[in-house]
Amino acid sequence: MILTTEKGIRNTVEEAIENQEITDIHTHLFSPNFGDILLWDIDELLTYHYLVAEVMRWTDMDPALFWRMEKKEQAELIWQKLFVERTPVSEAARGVLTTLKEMGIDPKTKNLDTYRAEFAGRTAEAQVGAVMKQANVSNIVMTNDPFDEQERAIWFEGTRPQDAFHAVLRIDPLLNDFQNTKEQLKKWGYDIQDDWNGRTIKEVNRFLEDWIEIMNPLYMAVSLPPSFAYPEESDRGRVIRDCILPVTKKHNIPFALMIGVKKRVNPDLIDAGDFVGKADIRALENLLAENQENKFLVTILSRENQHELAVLARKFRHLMIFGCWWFMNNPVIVNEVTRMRLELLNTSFIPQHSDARVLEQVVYKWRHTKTVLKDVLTEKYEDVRSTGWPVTKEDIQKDIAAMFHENFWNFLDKDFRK
Ligand code: RAT
Ligand code: ZN
Repeated sequence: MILTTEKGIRNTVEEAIENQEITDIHTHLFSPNFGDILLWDIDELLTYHYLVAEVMRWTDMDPALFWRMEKKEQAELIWQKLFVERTPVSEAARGVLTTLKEMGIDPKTKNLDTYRAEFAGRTAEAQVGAVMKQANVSNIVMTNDPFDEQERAIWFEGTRPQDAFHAVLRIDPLLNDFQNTKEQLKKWGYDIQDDWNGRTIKEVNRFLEDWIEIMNPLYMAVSLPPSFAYPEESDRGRVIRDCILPVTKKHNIPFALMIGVKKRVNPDLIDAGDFVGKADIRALENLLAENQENKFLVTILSRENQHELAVLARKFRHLMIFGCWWFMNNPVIVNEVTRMRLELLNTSFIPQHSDARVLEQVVYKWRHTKTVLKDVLTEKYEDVRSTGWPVTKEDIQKDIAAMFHENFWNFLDKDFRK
């Protein structure tokens, strides 16, 4: 059906976005059968580290004292300072309100206890179903840490994710702290030697292979500092060259790089104390040029790197760029970056992921993104229509399906499910 008016374009875009199932390609959520490590409910929503960073600007409290408080008390402080004493206009604070509204909880009462009562009557399992339905998310990609004792135990017990949840092997300690990590690997029975030699390489690879076997991950992932360089004669450079690249290639899974985080510039704030730095994109250029048979999923934290990243994706089709990560996930930036990506890459990218740490965040992260994308896409299709080119409803639906769901699975060479 050819669309002949701007209004027709807008309605079609809005409807297609609402009806499109989504694969959320990077979250910190877990399949509900993994137990308590799946975070959910109002107190978890309020103590999200994005909001911890914000509350610290409105209190003189020693952060150490904040961290000693019960979660419930932390949530109350954040509620009081950011929602009662001030209007919650920031993206993370507004997100709590959007979540309440979309989950059918009236934010009007402005009373934390009434919200708590609403959540208290729910179960994790039911809440997963409600959230996925509300956001129209059909597949949730987790972040799975083989260095986390609690999570290891869950995998070793034989627990496996439910169908809608998919694993990702996250390997930050291996690349960012190899000297301590190798001691840990030795304790787990891997024969890592003091030198970087054939035996050490084999044993690091055996560790990766063991976890690929256990998790069946969709990709292998790491977050990296702005100083990331490649190639590099360093622990990180060697592990990437001799272990990550060959193993991901062998299993035909992408290596996901999340570049640009400066960890703990304010260590007192813990997770809320991370910062952003502009990266040198030549590292990625080298990786891509030298490893044409590997696949790379990449997101970058600094706004200043976004243009060169999108241009780089024009040069290398084994690079799939994804999401507006963390400090980039603000409407103003999502709007600008998505427009730029469309202008440079057509629809050959993955515009967003939720990065949800708390289950219900899926609702607001996608609602806010959908709102921005409706405007951006309406404008782009209208520009095309105004040339006289026939824009159809089917074209729009196809493009939106690609960006929200299919580009990811096609890049993986996988069917839409396991
Ligand atoms: O956005 C976040 O919650 C960050 O703390 C990180 O988890 C980041 O997304 C990451 O995956 O490292
Ligand atoms: Zn994340």
